[in-house]
Amino acid sequence: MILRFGLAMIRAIIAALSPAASQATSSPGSASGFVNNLMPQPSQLSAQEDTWRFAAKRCALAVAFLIVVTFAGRNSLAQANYQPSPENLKARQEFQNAKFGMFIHWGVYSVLGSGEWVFHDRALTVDEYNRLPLFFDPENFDAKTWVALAKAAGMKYITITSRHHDGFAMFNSKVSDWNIVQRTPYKKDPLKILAEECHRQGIKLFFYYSQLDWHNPNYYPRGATSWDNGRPNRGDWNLYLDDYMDGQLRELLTNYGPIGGIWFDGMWDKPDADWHLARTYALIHELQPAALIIPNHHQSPKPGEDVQTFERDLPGQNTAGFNTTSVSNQLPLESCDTLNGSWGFNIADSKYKSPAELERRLVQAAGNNSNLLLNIGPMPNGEIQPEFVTRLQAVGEWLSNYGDSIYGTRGGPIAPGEWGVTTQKDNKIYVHILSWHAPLFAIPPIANKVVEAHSMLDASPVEFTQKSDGVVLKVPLPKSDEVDRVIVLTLAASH
Ligand code: JFZ
Repeated sequence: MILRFGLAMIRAIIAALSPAASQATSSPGSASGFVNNLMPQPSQLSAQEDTWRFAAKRCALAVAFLIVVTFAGRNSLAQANYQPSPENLKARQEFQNAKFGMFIHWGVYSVLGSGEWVFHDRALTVDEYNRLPLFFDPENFDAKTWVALAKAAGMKYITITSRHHDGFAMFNSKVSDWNIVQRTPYKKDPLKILAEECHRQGIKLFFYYSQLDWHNPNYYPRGATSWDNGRPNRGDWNLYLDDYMDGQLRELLTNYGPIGGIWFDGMWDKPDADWHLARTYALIHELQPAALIIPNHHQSPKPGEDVQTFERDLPGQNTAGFNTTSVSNQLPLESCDTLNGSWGFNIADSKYKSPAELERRLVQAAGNNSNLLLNIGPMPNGEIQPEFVTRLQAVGEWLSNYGDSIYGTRGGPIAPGEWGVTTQKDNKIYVHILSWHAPLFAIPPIANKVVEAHSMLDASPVEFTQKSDGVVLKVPLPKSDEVDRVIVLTLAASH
């Protein structure tokens, strides 16, 4: 956009200065063609005007070039020199304290019960996919039930797909009619209803937003996931980013009250493209300084980003194959995963994780100083399937006993291992023993004196010895259904 603006400026200045030059540049051409047109053509110029016009042109070119270079440079550096506002820093702390969020993938793709990539996976054409919204009528959608379920699960925030890779806006967007209000029989804006309910019930709401778009022709040149779905082989990338995407983000940050932030996804489709991040990130931070930018680009954080997120992995691990192993020591961390194996509703996926497995993941995330964002894909009728509900309620029940060892904590002083992790808060260290079946358990030295130790299960005291080379705990053996033996160590205040 800025590049185009710069070029347009040169053209305007030259046009004003020289009718001959304006004629010469009138053919739609590339920047290099334009520069060639700047060369003086003696036959076209009268002797008297030549000298000052040529000097003025060179001057205009230099100014415009400077503008282009300055802004294009900023662009590629994301939001360079970004200083998070005090509200933003506070929001980061609150985000870290929250620890557990509900991820929701819900869109017109849910109708087909085959996940959110069905457009791509079945290589549908745009015309075919355009039929889907006609069947999307979530008559049983009840925001109260969704938010209440998140709360019952012990989740403190919700991140929902405002639009996925199909580009379909699940909100009332004026930027295009490819949205739920205009294209579906439902005709309402579920994000508005959800936002109001979240505010009522004290849950933060984040919007997932796919930068990748399989539907809009201006998402061009297309990226790694493209197939021939009937879009023309031309399009205006700048228009896509600056008008369409930023336009929708402006709506999301204006019409839904204070939101937690934007969870971006899809940049990995065109890793080398200029995504105009400086512009987009500045827009978000300007509209809502406390909103956190959480990009799922699988790279090290760029300036302007507020949280580093990891998909289907703990920070620093790369079992998924697409995550970075470099972990920010500045930003809050988040790890997202699915309750079964799918993000969007998948009727054939019954690989539900057990409550114990989910609790372990939450504990491991916390011990790695990270949040867990756990996904569910609601059904197209707006209901959340009972297999999800019962498991989430079980996790919530577990958290009602063990929440103190999770919420508000940070990763503890001992490196996570096969055995488990530690978390800490104030003068407490929580030793989460996930796998240890012997009666004595040794941990490395702890700086402060341990003054007391007890088991979180029943508050029974735990014997311990502390020496300069470590602490040995006499741990109770695990009960058969005990997922996490939490031993609470109370430290003496440092002097
Ligand atoms: C992305 C989405 O594609 C997916 O549908 C879901 O929303 C998830 C949370 O985020 O998942 C990805 C993104 C990139 C890769 C793999 C999965 N990748 O680069 O291999």
